[in-house]
Order: sequence, then C-alpha cells, then structure tokens
Amino acid sequence: MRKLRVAAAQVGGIQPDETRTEVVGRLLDLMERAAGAGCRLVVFPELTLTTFFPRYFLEDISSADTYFETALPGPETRPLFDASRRLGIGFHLGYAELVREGDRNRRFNTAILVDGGEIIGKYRKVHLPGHADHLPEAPFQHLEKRYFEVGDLGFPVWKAFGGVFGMCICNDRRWPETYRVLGLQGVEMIVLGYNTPEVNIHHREPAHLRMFHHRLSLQAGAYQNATWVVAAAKCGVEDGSRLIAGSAIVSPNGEIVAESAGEGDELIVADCDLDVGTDLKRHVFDFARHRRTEHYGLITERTAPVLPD
Ligand code: CDT
Repeated sequence: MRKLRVAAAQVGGIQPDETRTEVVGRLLDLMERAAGAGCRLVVFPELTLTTFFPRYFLEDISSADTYFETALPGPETRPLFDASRRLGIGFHLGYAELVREGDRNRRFNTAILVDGGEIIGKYRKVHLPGHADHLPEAPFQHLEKRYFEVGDLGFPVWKAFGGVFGMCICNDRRWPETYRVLGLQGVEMIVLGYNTPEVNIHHREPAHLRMFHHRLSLQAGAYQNATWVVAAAKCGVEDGSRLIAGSAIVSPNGEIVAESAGEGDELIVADCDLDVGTDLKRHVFDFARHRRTEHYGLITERTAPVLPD
C-alpha cells in the first residue's frame, strides 16, 4: 500500500477585476485547508490565476499579456511557493506562460508541479480547443488557438510523491492519446485542471451530456491506463459566462471516489493508494503482453479520418 492523501481544489469564478493577490489569497486558503486535512498534494485548475480570458477577442494578442506570467514564482505568486515549503504540501497549478526567446514572445497554456516550494515538473497544453479568429456571431469566444502555441514538451512523467506523476490540461482529458502516452511511461496519477464553458460554441450539447462527457473521459482514461486521475475545475459564473464544476478524483478502477458538490471554491479529498492500479497493470492492462502495436500505425501516421472509396 502506497497511500497518498490528495486534494482537488476547485476554484469558483474569477472576475476580470480580481487581482492576482486576491486570487492567490483564495488559493492559499484552499492550500492551508488541504494541508490541515493531511494532504500531501493539492491540485489547482487550468489558468487558475485569472478569469478565463480566451473568451475575449483582442486584435493584438500582446494586449492580453496582463493575463500571462513571465516568471513563476513572481512577486504575487511567491506566497504559494512559500506555503508549499512551510506546510510540506506539493501543488499543481495551471497558468498562462509568456516566454521571451530571442526577439520573440511565446505563449503557452501551462501547468507546473511543485514540491517543497520548487518546480519539479512543467507541462504545456497540447490539445488546444476553440478557434483563432473572431467569431462575432458566437455568444462568447474560445480563442485558445489565438493566444497559445501548441505545447512543445510532450507528455512527460515525474517520480514524485512516492509515485509516477503526469499532467495534462482540460481539453487534453478528452483524448485517449493523452492517457496512453502517459500510461506507456507507467503513470500512477494524472493531475489536471480545466475551464469548461457550460456551452460549447462549436457543438451544442445538452447540459447533462456536458457533465457526462467530462466524467466519461476521466473515468475511461483512468481505467484503461490503470491510473488515478485528479481533476480540478475553475467553475461557476465568470463575467457572465458559466463554467461547469464537477471536480473529481477517479481511481484506477474508473470509479469516482470524490466529487465536488457546488460551483464555488471547494476542496475534495481522497486517500489514494498508488498500488490500486498495480494488479490491473499486471493483468487486464499488461501492455507488454496484450498491446498490438503492429496494428496501431494509423494512430500516429494519420491525423484525420480517410473514408473508404
Ligand atoms: N479550456 C478547455 O480546454 N476547454 C474545453 C472546451 C472547449 S469548447 C470550445 C474542454 O474540453 O473542456
């Protein structure tokens, strides 16, 4: 038994006029509660530090740079790192990353894994949803393809917290490739954050299916790769737009063992035995014995379907 007590820290809506210091204050409160509950790790959402700004169209993308971090820790975010060290709790945090490379600015939708106040892992979102150009007819925008580059770090794993950890971000959770690439590195816990608008402007799905697809993705990914999945929402109403809640901790059997109840700041906690997936990995999902890579070539050769003649 390798027990790890983990929290998903759901964060309610962040309004455009909320300062970083105010947001960090809310996160510190959640982190302190998680540490008080004996958690070794707390998972915060995607783009935790600001409102979900890809809903706004700005002609010049550099006008959105106020939503980005050029350094972590920075002056306003340092208290999170100090608290991690002081309280002996690690954290996962999603944020908008601005990197200066030569004379070029690069922007990513990024998440970090922190332990002992130090960054031990970084992931940049690969599956960017939405669009790059203004859609004047849409009720709001989803401009991740405008503001961010596709992540360039792949899907690494890290030995941390007594197990093997991977990260992904929001839309990544809907793609089986995300989990399988992590599964092929022996992942035991995948941590992720999300901002999922209750309305998908490209594809109208009833509200109940929005939550069903969210859970289905987490549960299938967890089971088929025999891994824990810890997912934290930024949710509730932000500047008039609603984001779904449903933060969840899912076991390697695909069962939801903890789930949020409301749409505000909320902590959910579970005792996760990192050995729960070991038996599944030895039998049903013994990749070495059962995978048939000679039949999987299309997965990397082809991006979109090609229909038969
Ligand atoms: N943030 C993010 O990735 N959200 C997407 C919804 C996109 S709707 C155009 C998600 O998969 O939840």
